[in-house]
Amino acid sequence: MKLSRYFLPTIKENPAEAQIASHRLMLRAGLIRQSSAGIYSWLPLGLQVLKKIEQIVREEQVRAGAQELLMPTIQSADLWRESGRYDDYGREMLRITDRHERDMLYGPTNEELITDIFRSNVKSYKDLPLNLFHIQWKFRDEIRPRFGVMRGREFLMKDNYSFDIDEASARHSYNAMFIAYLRTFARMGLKAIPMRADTGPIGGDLSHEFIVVAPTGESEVFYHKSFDDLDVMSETSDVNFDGDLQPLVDRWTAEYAATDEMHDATACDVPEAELINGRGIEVGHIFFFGDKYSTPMGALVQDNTGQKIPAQMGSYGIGVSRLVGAIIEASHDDDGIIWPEAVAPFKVGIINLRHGDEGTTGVCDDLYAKLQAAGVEVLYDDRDERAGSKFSNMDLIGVPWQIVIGPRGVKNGMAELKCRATGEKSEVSLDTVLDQFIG
Ligand code: 5CA
Repeated sequence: MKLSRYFLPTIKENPAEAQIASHRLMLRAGLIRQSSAGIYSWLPLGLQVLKKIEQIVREEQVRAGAQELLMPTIQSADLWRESGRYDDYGREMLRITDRHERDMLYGPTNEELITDIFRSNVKSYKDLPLNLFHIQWKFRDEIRPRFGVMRGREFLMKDNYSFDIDEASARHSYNAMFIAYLRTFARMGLKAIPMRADTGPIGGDLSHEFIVVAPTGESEVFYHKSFDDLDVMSETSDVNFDGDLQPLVDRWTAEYAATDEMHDATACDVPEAELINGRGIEVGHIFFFGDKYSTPMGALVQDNTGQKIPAQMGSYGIGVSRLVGAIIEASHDDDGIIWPEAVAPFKVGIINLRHGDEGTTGVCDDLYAKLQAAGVEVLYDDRDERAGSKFSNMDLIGVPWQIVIGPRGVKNGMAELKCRATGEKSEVSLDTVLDQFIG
């Protein structure tokens, strides 16, 4: 993408309404634009990141055995009356009446709808276990939408729902999601800590929140310092989701970790020197709630004795749009965003220091063409702007690698390669500067 053609409305000044770094940077770097309180448009740069995150979430869901479908955003109130949640959900639910005076709602979550799909199609234990996910916009009329996409009213969630014949099998489904979640966040460069959690309006008696530690997080958290050394990817590189997952989950939940709602200072036996007290952002939440929905909604399956019993269910949510903010909270500096490579909107930025100069422009055009041909996502700053403003712009939007081309370098056959994360700069020959990007 050439920056001269790219729709990237960046802002120089800090927006007054933004209280935390991620909100400020998302507005300044042109990722989002508020349309009304807690409701945002995603501009091209923001959407590219959102799609990257979505894809990692999707891949890890599929790896753990879940199947993707897509349910609508607008749901019928009748289903929610069956579960009893139509009245319970209160004012957070956006209620709509259609032209036939039917009560509809913009879904804040999908337990009822998926249970309806399940009960009309699945009748036998032979079809279980079943785990279905979708990535869809939700609406919750939050009393205090704030911090940009962190607590929005409209937000993108990955939610899935597991159906099992008995509790042991449901526990396996829960464990698979537990591991899939830790892998998902690790792949995005995040350290997420699983914490025993309160189940709130979703219900059930087994639940974990996944918390990214950040000083601006909404919840206070307490955890054993050993969580800082958790190496999820190497421990799960050959994980078999059909095998026994309990030992791994047991190991990862052995140490103390709790949000303030669950924290009990008297029950917490971690020595003070080993207990970290910080703040965190909830990026995921998983629940096992047995027959809470399957019994009232009649989602019954025949077991191997021919008896009809309610399916054992769990539900699992990831805040996909919130993750964009969480990643920025965890990875930024005074100059701007520092994208982890896995979610970066572009991998490489090219900066032409002398617009209009035949030599630098020729070299930049050539590098750009080669990267594009190799399928490497590249943003080429070909605009007629001062060098300083090009540098600060590329730093602001957080592209992981910058190739800087100036007249002196071109004369000597050299480029400058800068790593955004470390700030390290090196002089590299023009012949080899692309080697690390083109395999
Ligand atoms: N039905 C369950 C699991 S599918 C559920 O809705 N869980 S939840 O309420 O915990 O939401 C799942 C995730 O969505 C949360 O962990 C959080 O990351 C994200 N989320 C929840 N509310 C918001 C919001 N207002 N803005 C942005 N993300 C949110």
